[in-house]
This record gives sequence, structure tokens and C-alpha cells, in this order.
Amino acid sequence: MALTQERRLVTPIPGPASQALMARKQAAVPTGVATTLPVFAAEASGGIVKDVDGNQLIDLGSGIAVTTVGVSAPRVVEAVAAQAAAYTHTCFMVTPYEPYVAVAEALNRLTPGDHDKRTALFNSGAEAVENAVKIARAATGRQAVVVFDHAYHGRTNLTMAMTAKSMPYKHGFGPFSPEVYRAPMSYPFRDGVKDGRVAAARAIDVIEKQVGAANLAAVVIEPIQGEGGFVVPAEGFLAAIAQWCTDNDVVFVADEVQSGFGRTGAMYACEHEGVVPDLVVTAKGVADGLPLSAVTGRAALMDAAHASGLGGTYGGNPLACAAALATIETLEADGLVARAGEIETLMLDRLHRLAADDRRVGDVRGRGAMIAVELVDDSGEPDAALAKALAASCHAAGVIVLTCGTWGNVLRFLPPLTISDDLLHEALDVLTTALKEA
Ligand code: PLZ
Repeated sequence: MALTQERRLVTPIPGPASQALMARKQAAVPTGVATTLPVFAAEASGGIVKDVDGNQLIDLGSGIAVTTVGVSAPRVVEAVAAQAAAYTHTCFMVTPYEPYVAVAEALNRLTPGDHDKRTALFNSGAEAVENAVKIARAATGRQAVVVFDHAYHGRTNLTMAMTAKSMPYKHGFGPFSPEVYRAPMSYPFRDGVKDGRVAAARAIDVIEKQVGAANLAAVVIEPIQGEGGFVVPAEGFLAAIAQWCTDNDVVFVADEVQSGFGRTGAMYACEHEGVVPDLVVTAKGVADGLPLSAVTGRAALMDAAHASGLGGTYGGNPLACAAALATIETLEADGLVARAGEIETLMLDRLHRLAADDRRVGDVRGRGAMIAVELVDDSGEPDAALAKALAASCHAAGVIVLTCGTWGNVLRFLPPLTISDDLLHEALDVLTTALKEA
């Protein structure tokens, strides 16, 4: 790897070079575009991000679950460079090219289920979610969309409506797209319902009474919620919702933007529950940082949209497709999906021990390299201040961690699958110290 895989602080965080860049940012970039850390990146590889002052930070964020195969993975760098030299763009809607088709073939193979599938490519997660809704509406002739409490689906107008949390994602940005309805999520730590079928019955009752299956085009759900708090629904919840969709000719859409592509120790998180979605949305980890997203699904549904009904100038850009093919090769050749399982074992073991010693760690959850702790106060109420303080201590000590959750009280860990055990342990040592001192 290009950088020595070690945490090293040579200045306080942020150092002078980062501070100077932050001043330029403030003068050039609007306040709305905020940053988690006040440091600017200069270089990154493996589990390390090096900043412009020469500090080396342990990366437990992967750019929000994007650089799953390791930032600037060697095969990706090589493939993108070769593609850039051949052609950067022709527009697939004008003169198509083979890498797009190869990515579609790969996603048809890698997504759950062995039915006949088609894949359409886009740029961002939100754009792909929107297209999944368009396809479901075209296929069913219905308009309503059901999403869940704590959901996050993006920042475009339709996906803002689908996202649950007002601040910061929606506040002041309405009016929002109509025909979006919200059902109760299964959130075992908060709702106490450990039987997923019971939680599903509660959601289905809301859907049937407040929307009506005959009006409903799609149910869109994150198999493990991301921004909403790494909420893993109770076992059986996803399967029961999916079965209800099948029984009522409603399109079941899995938003696997954050949970997909090897992140959770399976190619897609819904595989842990044996669920086969009608449509799967992929983004983030699919192309190691190049903007690429996809909707993959049953051929009959995908073909419901009329010719030229789907597209976009950059969708399936050749550089992003080359990156995706190299990402897939890396995941498969290097056994990284299995590595996510090892990371889960290591992290859950350490974090469960932390929780046993400290009541403020109310819940430890997640799968693979998508793991979180939910922090609570003495009465079990969400403790956002503690999450914020812990994140700040980790950042100051050179560990990149992110927060999430409806109440902002969840610390989440999304390391690249190429990170070493040593770096993971060191990062967890930093967290343990931070908790003791908080
Ligand atoms: N669906 C499940 O996690 C993106 C958003 C960060 P885009 N999550 C990170 C932020 O604050 O903007 C996400 C997701 C799920 C959809 C999206 C949207 O993906 O590529 O950010 O549009």
C-alpha cells in the first residue's frame, strides 16, 4: 500500500494547512455543505487517510461506505487510467460501450435471486432510488410509495420526501413530492419487539389502512438502515414485508446503497434474511468512489418503462464502469466479502465487552463492516451529546468515525474491508479511552 498503515499525529487536529484550506472553503463553498472533520485529505490508502499537514488517520468511515475494497484500490486505479486514455465519455444513450453492459451483466449475476434480470445505471444513490420508483410506477400503474421511520433515501426532491429526518435533510426545503407514506420500522432496541413478524404486522396494518394495496406501487426499505442509525430489523421483518408485497402485486425495493456490495459480509444485506427483492438499488461501494449507481430487477418490471423513459447524460459513465468492474474483481479475487465477516467478529467482540462495562453503550449492532453503538443516558434516553463528544475525541486522536441516527446518538463504523486487524484494534482502543474520559 502506498501509505504506511499506521496512525500518526504530527500536528494538533486540525493542523495549520487544514485550517488555511478551511478558511478558503468558508469563503468559496456555502455553509450548507458541511464536513464531519476539519481536516483536508491529501492521500489515502488501505485503512489510512493522510491529511495536508501529514497526519495519518485511521479510517472507520470509508467515505460513508464507499471505498469498501480500499480507497484507490490498485486494480481500480489501473482500470480507470486505461479507460480514461481510451475514452472518458460518449454517452451510453448516443453511442453505447461495452463496460456498461458488462457492469449490468455483473449486477444481474451478483444481486439476490436467479431470475431473469436487467440493470440500468445512474450516478448517485438518490438518482437510482428515484428511478426505482419510476420503474415501479410504470410497471404497476399505481402511484403511492411506502417508506419507513428512520429511512434515508437521498436529498433530491422525491428522495427528501422518502427520507424521514427533517433536520438537516429536509428542513426548509419543501414542498415535497406527494404520494409518499411512512410505516413503522422494526427497531428492536427502541420498540422492544423482537419478533420480526409482529413488527411487520404492525407496519402492514398501517399500509393497508392508510394507503391501500391497490394504490401502492412500491415499498422501499433499507435492509439495514444507514443514516437512520444502523437499525437492523428483527429477524423475519423483511421477509414478511416482502411476502406481503408479492401477495399484493406491490414492488418490493431494497435500497442497498449503504448496506450492499459486500459491506455486511454478504454481497447484499437482504441475503442474510433469504429475501429476494423485486428491485435492488446499488451505489456507493460498487465503484470505489467513482459516481455510479444502479437499479437491478426482474426483467418484466425493468422493461415496463417505455423506450427512452430512463437515462441521463452521465449514467453508467465509462470511467465509473471500469472502476466497478475492477471493484468486483477485487471483492471476488481477494475474498473481501468473507473479510467483512471477520471484521464483524472482531468489532462485535470488542464492543460487546465495552457495553458490558459501561451502561452508556445501550446497544451494539450491525453486520459485517457495518457496525454501530447506540449511546444512552442513565434513563435509557438517546444521548446525542455523548456521541458527539466521543466522535470529537476520536477525531482529535486520529480516528475517523461517523455519527448517525434519528436522535444523533449512534456512533457508526464502516472500515474498508482491506483494513488490518491491528488498525481496527488501535481505533477501538482510542474509542475505549474516549469513553472512559467522557
Ligand atoms: N440510500 C440507504 O445511505 C446515502 C448520505 C450522506 P447518494 N447515504 C449517505 C449525506 O449526508 O448526504 C444514501 C443511503 C441510502 C440512498 C442514499 C443516497 O445516496 O449517492 O448520496 O445520493
